[in-house]
Amino acid sequence: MPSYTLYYFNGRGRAEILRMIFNVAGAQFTDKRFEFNEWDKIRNDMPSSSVPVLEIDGKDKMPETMAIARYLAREYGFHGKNNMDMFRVDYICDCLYEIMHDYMRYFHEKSGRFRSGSSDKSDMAGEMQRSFMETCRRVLPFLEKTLEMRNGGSQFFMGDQMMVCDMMLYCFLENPMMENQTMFNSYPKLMALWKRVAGHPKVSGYLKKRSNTNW
Ligand SMILES: N[C@@H](CCC(=O)N[C@@H](CS)C(=O)NCC(=O)O)C(=O)O
Repeated sequence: MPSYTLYYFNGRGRAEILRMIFNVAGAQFTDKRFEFNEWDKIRNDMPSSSVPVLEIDGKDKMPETMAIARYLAREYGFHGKNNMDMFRVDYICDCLYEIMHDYMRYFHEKSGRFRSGSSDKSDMAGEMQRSFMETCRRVLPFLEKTLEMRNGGSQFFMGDQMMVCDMMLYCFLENPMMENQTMFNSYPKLMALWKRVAGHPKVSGYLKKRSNTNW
């Protein structure tokens, strides 16, 4: 068993899906969190100058949220049984990441973090918020239909087993839903799945014990 250290800020953000996979799998990892004011010291130790990063056996530092999520999903059996299943899991995950990526860009811009300083747009955060909402309006109806394709959408995206894409739905929509629940009310099957994931015994156990942060 390799030893794992996950590097990310002290927030849920892009790393929460990775923490959730470890916890649902019952696997050990070191959850290395830092504050925004420590980032300048840490940035150069991260291979692509961004986080999350997964360090394996104290040696290899592997970047990119989705690459890490897929690696962990394959390790712990949350990625599907065959190539076709993995294809479906992957496109659902990628759709969800479009939302997450746009949301995180807007979220950091709004709080004034990681700005390049080169923008001459006075309402950059507003523009990013509009782009995030447009992505939601494009992606969510498609995911609502995708969910419905299996058992009418009454279980998980892949049927009776919770997979990485279901956990991703929970983690990636958590902050956006806290900010504006009404935007998601037109997707009743996705919202029911969100609650189903939260109520899964392994997930609810994790949600009870996890560190309480505001993002
Ligand atoms: N493509 C990367 C993007 C990661 C990313 O932008 N992470 C942000 C935190 S949510 C970051 O490290 N920002 C630091 C910076 O831009 O200096 C991924 O998907 O993991």
